Amino acid sequence: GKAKYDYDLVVLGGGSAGLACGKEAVDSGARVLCFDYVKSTPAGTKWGLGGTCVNVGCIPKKLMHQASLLGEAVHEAVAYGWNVNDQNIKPDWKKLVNSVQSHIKSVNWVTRVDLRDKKVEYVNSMGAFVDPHTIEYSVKGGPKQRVSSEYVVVAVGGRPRYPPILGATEFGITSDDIFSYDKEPGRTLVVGAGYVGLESACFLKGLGYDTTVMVRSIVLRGFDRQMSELLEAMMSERGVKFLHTTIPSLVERQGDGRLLVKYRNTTTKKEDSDTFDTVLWAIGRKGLIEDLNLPAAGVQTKNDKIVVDATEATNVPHIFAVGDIIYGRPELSPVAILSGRLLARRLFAGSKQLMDYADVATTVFTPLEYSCVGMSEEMAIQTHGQDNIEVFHGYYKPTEFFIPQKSVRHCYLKAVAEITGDQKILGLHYIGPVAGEVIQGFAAALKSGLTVKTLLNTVGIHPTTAEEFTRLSITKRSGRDPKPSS
Ligand code: FAD
Ligand code: NA7
Repeated sequence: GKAKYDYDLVVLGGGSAGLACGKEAVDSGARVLCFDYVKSTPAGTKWGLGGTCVNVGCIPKKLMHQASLLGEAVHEAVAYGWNVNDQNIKPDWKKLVNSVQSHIKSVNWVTRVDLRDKKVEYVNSMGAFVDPHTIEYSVKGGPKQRVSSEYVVVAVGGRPRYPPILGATEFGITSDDIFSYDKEPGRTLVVGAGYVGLESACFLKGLGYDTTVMVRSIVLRGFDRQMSELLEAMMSERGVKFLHTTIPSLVERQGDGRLLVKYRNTTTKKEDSDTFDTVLWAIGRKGLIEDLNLPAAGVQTKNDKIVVDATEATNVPHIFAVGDIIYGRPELSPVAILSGRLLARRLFAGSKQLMDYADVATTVFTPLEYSCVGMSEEMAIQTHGQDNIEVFHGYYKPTEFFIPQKSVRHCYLKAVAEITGDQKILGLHYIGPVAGEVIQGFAAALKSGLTVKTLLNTVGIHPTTAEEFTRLSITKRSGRDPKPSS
C-alpha cells in the first residue's frame, strides 16, 4: 500500500555522521533523503559535500601537519647525508593550499558518486522542521518544498565560534578559512588553546610563520595535565609563543593593512596590544541548531547541542541526533561515523547494538604528537583514589632522533593502571612521533581489558617508539628517575 511518509529516513547534514547513517540505512532497504548545505563563513569561504572532517577538519589539518613535518624532515635529511641546501627553505603557501584543496575536491566528488551509487538521495539545501515528521527546504532560492519522513536524524555538526568583541568577524578567520586561505598567513595570533588552536599554531609555525597562542585559562582543558604541559613545552621549544591568562578585547585594521589586537591579562590585569597579519579564532565550536526550527518538532536542546539517550533518540522518539551536535560527547569523526552507522542498523536492520562512547582514543597533531586512550591521571585519581592507582612512566629516545640530534626532551609516555592484581590499564598516554599510529592498536587492547602484566609480557617491535609501552618499568610512586640511562 501507499507509504505513510515520503521517506523512511531524512538525514539533516551530510557530514561524517549523516552520510554514514544514510548509507547504512539504504543498505538495509530504507528510502533515504539527505540534506547538506554549507553556509559561507564571514570571510566568504564555502565548500562541498562531506562535512567538517573532509573539508575543514581532520583531512586538511592532517595535510598541513604533514607539510609542516616535512619542513623539519628536510633539515634532518642533511644530517642523514642528503645533499639538500637547507638554508632558506620556504614553503609555497599558495601551492600547499592548492594541493590540499584539490585533494578535498576529489573527495567531494567521490562522496557524491558514492551517494548516487548507493541510491541515497541528496539535496543541497538547508532543512528545517515544520512539524515532527515534516522538513521544509528550498533549492537555490527556489520555492519552499516539503518532505515527510518516518524517522529524522539530525547530524548538522557545528561551526567555529567568534568572540563577541569588536572586529572579530570582520577581521578574524577560523579553521573554516585557513585551509583555503588565499594569502600567506604571516605573523599569526591563534586565540584558544584547545585541540584546534594548538594544532593550527603548530602547522603554521612549522611552515615558518611567527605564531602566538593566546590562552584564556590552561592549554588542552579536559586532557591529562602533565601531558598537556609537556606538549606546551614542546611547542615553546619550537618557537611557538604563548600569552597566558589573556583574553582579546578588540581587533582593528591599521593603515598598513595589518591587524592590531588589544588584549588583557586576567591575572596581572595589564592591558596590551600587538600587531598581526592573521588572527585565527580557535575558541571552540557551536552546534548548528539555530536553523533547524527545533521548537516545531519539540526537540529538547542544551546550550547549542541536542540531548539524546543511549539510543541517540531525542525526547521525540522518532527524531535522533548523531555526531558533533550531540550534547556531552567527543567531537570526533570516527565517533560520528560509528554512531551514525549503528543507529541505522538499529532503525532498519533489527540490531540492538548501542554506541560505546567509552575509551575513544584521540590524537593532537602537533610536531611531536600527543595521543591517548582512556583516563587521564586526574580522572583515574578522581574515580579510583590516589592509593588505588599506579602510574608507570618513562622518557625515551627515538633511534631516528640521534643522527639529527633532535630534542628528546618531550618524548614521554605513561600508563595509568589499577594498583592491584594484574593491574588493569585505565589510560595510556604518549608524546612522540606518529602518536596516533602508536595508540590505535593499544586502544583495541585497552578495550579488551589490557593489564600491565600483559603489556610487560608483550614482546616489543624493535626499534620502534611504540615498544616503549612494553618496557614501562618505573612507577611514579617509586620516585625513580624516569629518564633513560643511555
Ligand atoms: P559535520 O561534519 O560538521 O557535518 C554536518 C553537515 O551538516 C555540514 O556539512 C553542515 O554544513 C550541514 N548542515 C548544518 N545544518 C544543516 C541543515 N539545517 N540542513 C542541511 N545541512 C546542514 N576529528 C577527528 O576524528 N580527527 C581529527 O583529526 C579532527 N580534526 C579536526 C580538525 C578541525 C580543524 C576541526 C574543526 C575538527 C576536527 N575533527 C577531527 C572533528 C570532526 O571534523 C568532527 O567531529 C566531524 O566532522 C563531525 O561530523 P558531523 O557529521 O557530526 O558534523
Ligand atoms: P575546545 O576544545 O573547546 O577549545 C576551545 C579553546 O578556546 C579553549 O582553550 C578555551 O579556553 C578557549 N576559549 C573559549 N572561549 C574563549 C574566549 N571567548 N576567548 C578566549 N579563549 C576562549 O575547542 P576546539 O575547537 O579546539 O576543539 C573542539 C573539537 O573539535 C575537539 O574536541 C576536536 O575533536 C575537534 P578555556 O579552557 O575554556 O579557558
